[in-house]
Amino acid sequence: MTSPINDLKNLPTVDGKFITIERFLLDTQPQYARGDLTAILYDMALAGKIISSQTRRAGLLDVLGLAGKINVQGESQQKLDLIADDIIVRLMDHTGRLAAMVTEERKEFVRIPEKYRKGSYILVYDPLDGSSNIDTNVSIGTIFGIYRVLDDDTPGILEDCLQPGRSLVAAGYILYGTSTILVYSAGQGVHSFTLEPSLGEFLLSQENMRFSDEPDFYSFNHAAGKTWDKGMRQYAKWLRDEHDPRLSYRYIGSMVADFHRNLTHGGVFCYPGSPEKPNGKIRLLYEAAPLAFLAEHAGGYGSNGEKNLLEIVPSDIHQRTPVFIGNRYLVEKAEEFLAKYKE
Ligand code: P6P
Repeated sequence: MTSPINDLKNLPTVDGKFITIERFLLDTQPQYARGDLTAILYDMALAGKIISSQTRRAGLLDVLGLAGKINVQGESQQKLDLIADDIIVRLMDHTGRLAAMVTEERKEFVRIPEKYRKGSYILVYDPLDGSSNIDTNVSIGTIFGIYRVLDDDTPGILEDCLQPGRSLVAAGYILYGTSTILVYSAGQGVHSFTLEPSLGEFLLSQENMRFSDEPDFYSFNHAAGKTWDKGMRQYAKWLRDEHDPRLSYRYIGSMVADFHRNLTHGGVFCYPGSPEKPNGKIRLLYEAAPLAFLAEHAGGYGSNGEKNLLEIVPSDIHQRTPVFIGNRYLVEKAEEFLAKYKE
């Protein structure tokens, strides 16, 4: 029988202190935040706990595999995609904090039902990124971004959902891996919290995460190399043959997991466009922009290969973009190669 003290020693602490995400949010959110933003972040943490419990038991709950539906992207929807999406909508649509939501799984933006009060924030999210990996037990994740409405007199219109990443007030992800980790920023640093299942609490595990100045990894799908233009091919060659020999290649096929590893150890994740698909695969609004927001607040940078992802104003809630994200110098090198060999 281990003593409670021993168990406590195994809990994530910072300077020996156990700090729950609630405590951290209350202590660090700017006083002018009326509490709604803090509450939305807390609501996302709750969604993460629920989704985590579903993904942990996916194999047992017959929620693996395809839902037999095709999403707006023309991709097969996994049962867990739809479960995760439903969890978030049902947690969020009645709180009076949001004016609308955008989710990868629904063609139109989600309006707040008339019977509920509208709030001043917009939530954009991918409920389960990397879900094609669910049946192989690879880490997957929820990505989210939070905006304020443009005008409190007309909350929840489409224009509120088509803001550039530069206008994000907060962003984050929840990674369902060997442990469940929530990473977020509200513009004052990037912080990570680890879910302690025995307590059901997210405990602060790292404050002010920064990309290492000596990055360890580069990530892209080598098998797609035959579709790349010359600039990307030359960049890939530079990473492999000419740049720092310490750089290792890692690509999981689940962007949140690749991003988190690169944030933790330094690195760059690339999903470039190609002549056939110039905008690549990753969605701007609820995947690339939130991660670019986090990257920038961790001392890194996110680009579409030409310019900062945060400067791109979406014209469609589901539009795609090429993505180069991670250590600033590695991303800027990609921009350099793409410009040099621009066809
Ligand atoms: P590919 C998952 O479907 C996803 O959107 C990202 O999480 C991941 O990085 C990418 O697609 C993998 O795509 O074409 O390399 O299999």
